[in-house]
Amino acid sequence: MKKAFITGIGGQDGSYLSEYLLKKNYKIYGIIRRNSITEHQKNRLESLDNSKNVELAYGDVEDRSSLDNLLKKIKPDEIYNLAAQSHVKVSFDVPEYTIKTNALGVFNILEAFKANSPKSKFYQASSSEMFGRSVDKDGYQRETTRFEPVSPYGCAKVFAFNLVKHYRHAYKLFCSNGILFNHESPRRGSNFVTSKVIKTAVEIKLGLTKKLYLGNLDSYRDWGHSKDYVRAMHLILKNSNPDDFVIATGYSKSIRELCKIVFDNLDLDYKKYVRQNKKFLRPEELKYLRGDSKKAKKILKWKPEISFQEMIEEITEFWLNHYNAKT
Ligand code: NAP
Ligand code: F7E
Repeated sequence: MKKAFITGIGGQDGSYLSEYLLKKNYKIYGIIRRNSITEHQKNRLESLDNSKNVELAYGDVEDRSSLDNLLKKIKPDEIYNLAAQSHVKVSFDVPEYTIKTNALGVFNILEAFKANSPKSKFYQASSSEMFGRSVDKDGYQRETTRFEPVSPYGCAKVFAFNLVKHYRHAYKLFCSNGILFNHESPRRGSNFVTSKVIKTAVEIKLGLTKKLYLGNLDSYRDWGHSKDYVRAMHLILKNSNPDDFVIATGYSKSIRELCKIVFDNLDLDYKKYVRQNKKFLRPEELKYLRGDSKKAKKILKWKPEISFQEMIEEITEFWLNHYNAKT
């Protein structure tokens, strides 16, 4: 039985990745942080609760001793480092904390991996936010596009990306980066734009809220589904060589278009309800993302299977059920 060690297991991707690997007969080890309200901690992990093949332990990527002890004991075949302060806007508010977790945390886990389980394969959750204001002439970002990050989050992810490549070359460790573009699902935190727009549109439809307040409506994002993207993470580690891969759909939409699609699906006119509030603007905005994942398609045979429209419908259904169950 193969063993996978997952940091950030309680997050959107960690929970889907665990379900995916369990179906492939893996034994899963995950770390969760101490949370003052334990009941809030495992809400995405309910489906794993009764599995004898899932073991959770307290750990933190900022606590090297927790990583050393666990990796020494488990010696996993695969390590997925998904732990992060993952909200870009929040990274402007708590930059030091973000850099500690997203940059130094990666240094800690790479060191723990090198010292205790160097035969493992290591996956780092890198991000399209690393591209920042950089786009190739044809309007795409790809593995060769320069990084010009525009947030503390993006800067920390670039540091981590480079460290992973350095450990690959210097110590001949199997460590790979997945440069994932935005991916969403019903498990997405409700302060990310897709969840926020859909949740609030449903509240408006049900008469629970009157308006939706957003920041920049004119930025563009390339949105895929988390389930497709965790499949890519696994394929990246199954590849014969450690390498870096862009994972994206290749389609880009503005936040305004997202609002129109979501409100149209609920027979509402978004123009009547969506308003801008400066408090949701960022000190510097990443304006445009559109990924070219030809390399992943060619080498990993990966392509997304869930369409944008299907994903929006699934998240809308989730929030409709959430509120209907309460009434
Ligand atoms: P998420 O839902 O925010 O999950 C992040 C997880 O990391 C949470 O379970 C969080 O635990 C945990 N965590 C935070 N700080 C930690 C620490 N110091 N030690 C251990 N665990 C810690 O994020 P996601 O959407 O699943 O994303 C997974 C990874 O992919 C992240 O690294 C993110 O930056 C990256 N990424 C995401 C996207 C995307 O569009 N979703 C795109 C590219 C890259 P708590 O609940 O305790 O905070
Ligand atoms: O914002 C705009 C906002 O917070 C998307 C993370 O998973 O993907 C994610 O980062 C866009 C931005 O995601 C609101 O300004 C407008 O242009 O959903 P988001 P993100 O910043 O792209 C990358 C790839 C990651 O790696 C990250 O971990 O939407 N926007 N109004 C808003 N965004 C939010 N959150 N809230 C608003 O009210």
